[in-house]
Amino acid sequence: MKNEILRMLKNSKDEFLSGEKISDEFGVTRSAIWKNMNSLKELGYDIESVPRKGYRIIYSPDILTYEEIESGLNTEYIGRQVFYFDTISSTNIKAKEIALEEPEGTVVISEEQTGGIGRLGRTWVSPKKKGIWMSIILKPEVEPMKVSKIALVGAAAVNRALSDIGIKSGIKWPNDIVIDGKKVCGILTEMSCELNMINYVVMGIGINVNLDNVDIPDDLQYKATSLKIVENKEINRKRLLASILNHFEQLYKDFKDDGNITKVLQICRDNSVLLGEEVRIIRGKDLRIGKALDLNDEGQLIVQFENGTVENIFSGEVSVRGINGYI
Ligand code: BT5
Repeated sequence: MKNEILRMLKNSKDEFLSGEKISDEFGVTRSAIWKNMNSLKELGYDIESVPRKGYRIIYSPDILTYEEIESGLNTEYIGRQVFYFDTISSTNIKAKEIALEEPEGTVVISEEQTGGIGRLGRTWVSPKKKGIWMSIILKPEVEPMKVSKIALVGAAAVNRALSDIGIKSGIKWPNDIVIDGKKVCGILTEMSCELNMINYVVMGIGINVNLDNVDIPDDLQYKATSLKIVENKEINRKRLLASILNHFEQLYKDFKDDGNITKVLQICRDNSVLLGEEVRIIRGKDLRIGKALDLNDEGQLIVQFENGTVENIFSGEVSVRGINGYI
């Protein structure tokens, strides 16, 4: 009910919405309307109420609920169902819990994560209302082997959405977005599958949007940054989130149809911070040095090692670092 009333208020924009109209629409009493208005106020909405005129929204809070991003979405199914949390341990964990029952495109999002996870058991710093911490549930009907490509779809979507708001970012294969040599976004793709069938994929995307320097732990200062830090201004999280979901659906469509990621690969190549560079390929304790040559059509990194051999690197278990630091 609260969300329906909110939608009506938003539709009437600067005009007042009369209490009578609301009670006609939903068949509820004035006191029920009052209660709903109060719970919207608790969420941070500033709602003006004037006797005999009704209600109107003066201010909408900076929260990433479906109602707040809906007007910016032009997707068919990505982000059309949103599970929104003020705080949660990890959106990926929650998404995995509900993935089998919920439709493709469902998004789990939280203003804060208390146990955000990175790859290989690492942790992901996710302070409250400072970033976009979300997981998208996907159910592509492709062979499990092809799933590693999906991380690239996420990276390309984030890169394009940033470009739309005038922010140039680099893609560090396979799952990081970087600006000025530091990480602003990481992607964690997890999958549940049978021998040749995918049950679901959960794509976790973490973006440092409005973190200040004090929000970044000391040990990450050398390699992590935020959009606010590089742009020197607050970035609108709602608009960015909607734009990422829009780009994601467009790029994901081709992949879903036939595993094709031509457009995604082009974006990843054009914006790669690794291609042509010396890289360290780290797999567990094993470290090898080579040169990143290209991405192949499967989305794997082609590396020429010091002894001259050329190999296709699978994203799964490797970390890639530049020779002098993080990239
Ligand atoms: C990643 O792992 O980059 C994947 C991160 C995925 C996070 C999202 S948020 C929504 C969803 N829910 C989750 O619980 N996770 C996903 P990896 O490549 O392993 O990088 C992790 C490493 O990056 C850590 O070990 C730190 O060194 C560093 N790090 C941690 N938090 C960071 C942050 N906020 N910004 C930049 N670097 C960070």
